[in-house]
Amino acid sequence: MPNGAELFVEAALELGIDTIFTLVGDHLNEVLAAAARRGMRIVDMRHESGVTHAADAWARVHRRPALSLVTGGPGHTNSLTGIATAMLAGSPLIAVSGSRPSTLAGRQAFQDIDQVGMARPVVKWAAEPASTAEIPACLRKAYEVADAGRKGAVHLTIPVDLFVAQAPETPASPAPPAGRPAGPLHMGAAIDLLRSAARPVLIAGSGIWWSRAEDALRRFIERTNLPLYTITMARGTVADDHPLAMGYADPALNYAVHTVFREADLFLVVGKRIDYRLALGGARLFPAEARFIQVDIHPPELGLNRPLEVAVCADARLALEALTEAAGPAVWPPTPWLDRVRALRREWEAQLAAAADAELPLHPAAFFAGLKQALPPAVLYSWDGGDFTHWGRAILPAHHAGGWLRLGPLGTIGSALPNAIALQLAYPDRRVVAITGDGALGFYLAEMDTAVRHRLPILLIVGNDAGWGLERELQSFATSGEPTVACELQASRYDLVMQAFGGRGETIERLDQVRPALERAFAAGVPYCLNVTIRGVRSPFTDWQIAGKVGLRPAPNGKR
Ligand SMILES: Cc1ncc(C[n+]2csc(CCOP(=O)(O)OP(=O)(O)O)c2C)c(N)n1
Ligand SMILES: [Mg+2]
Repeated sequence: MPNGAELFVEAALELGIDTIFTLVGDHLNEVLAAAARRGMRIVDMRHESGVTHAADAWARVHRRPALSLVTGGPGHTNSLTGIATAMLAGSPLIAVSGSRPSTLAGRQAFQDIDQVGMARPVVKWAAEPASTAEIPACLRKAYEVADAGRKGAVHLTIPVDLFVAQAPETPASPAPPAGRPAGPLHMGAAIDLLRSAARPVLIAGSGIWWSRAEDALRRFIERTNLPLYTITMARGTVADDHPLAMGYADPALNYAVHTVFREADLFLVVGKRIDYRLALGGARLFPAEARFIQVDIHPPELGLNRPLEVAVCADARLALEALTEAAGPAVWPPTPWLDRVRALRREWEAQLAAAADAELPLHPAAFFAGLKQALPPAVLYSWDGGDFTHWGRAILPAHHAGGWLRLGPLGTIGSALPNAIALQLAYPDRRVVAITGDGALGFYLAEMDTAVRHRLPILLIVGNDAGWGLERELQSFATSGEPTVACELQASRYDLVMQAFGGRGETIERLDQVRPALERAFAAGVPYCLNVTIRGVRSPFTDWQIAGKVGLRPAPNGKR
């Protein structure tokens, strides 16, 4: 008879899961051994939120549920940030934690804490199987819930005695039907609105990626000649150099949209929540009279922050295919509006270029302009947060579907390195570049070791301004220029840290060093840390955040 660990591993393999992200602990020894015996890939990491971030990224990259496995107690508590990050990003993470034996529950056993209760607020579903025999069904249910509708994280706590005990193999229950059969989608009203609009705009979000709608999206815009803005996992689904792609939909990174959105008369929003990123659909970004059509798979999103003219609850790909069909066979003629949108895009790009100066330490805009010229176009990006990173996101184009990983709405800085580990594992033959700040890098610094041990030749670019730059800017604003508190760091040599772990790296300070450094990095064949000495400069992102706060705080003299 198989033990619970073997049942768990067989159930995972039946679900198509062949990779486990983990950090070892006493509760996991049987299940890790069983996984290794069955040839599963084990990615052993250095911090449990590194583990859950990487598994989240693996799920995003593959568009299917992925598995993290951590030990109970502190392994579980450490993993929660990554779980919450996945949940808010709509990523189907199956986060499994071991725990003390079930027989010791509630008796002051070592590392005993309410794991399921702790996870419940940040997952779609959390449970603890009551017996070894229940393990396979529990894992199957976890997979289904994570993957259904708008995807998200789920949690299982599995006590170690359940992994150890034996139980008869239970046959897999028949697979549930693959989604609801889609009824015909009626798009006549949406198409009538789009046809009659003078200044329509299409905003596409992660739903495009999850529903495999990249081709459907391209065909739809090529039929209708609508200008397209992308955000989150939709970045790169239609490459930024496509004539109808206008770049980021994020007003904090693409100031062209400030004018475009205020002038537009109709918005088609597909697979994107009208959330904080889009000013909650409010007057800061959208005119009151503009009309909205929204397509989302998750019913509560529809009309949440903005009244809709047409609401479509559907998978993004099916909706875009139906829209293309309803648009008729003839290509819609290009409009003067399209020329205006393109001109505004060029203006914004010129503004970004003009921000760069030739002083030292390097201005982040100058560095990214140099990087843009020196990087091969086929690179895949894992982005962190912070001002340095935001300059990069504004300046570098997205070229590859699934090749633009971000933090998600939880804004968990530091996750770029664990995310890059998953990205490079998924694409061993592609260049993966992680872009981070010196502050953010510190959270999961030891994952450099994970990258070295797993032979992942990630290029890790750290913008080193010796501080928590973005927060320095926000704090300075909040206190009207008082000396900042808790914002300074040392100008540490992160390239030497990478070398200590067995990778390579160098520090650069000037623009003429960028290209030769990249050549050395890409020839190295090991993880490479490019520690770039930069000036902390407030990014357009932070300017936009600050502009949104003006009027919220009293001025120091009591005036508003
Ligand atoms: C886990 C976490 N802790 C704190 C923050 C708040 N935060 C946002 S940006 C930032 C500063 C980032 O500094 P750094 O990585 O050095 O980037 P820089 O802005 O200096 O370029 C901080 C602390 C956060 N978003 N996530
Ligand atoms: Mg910094």
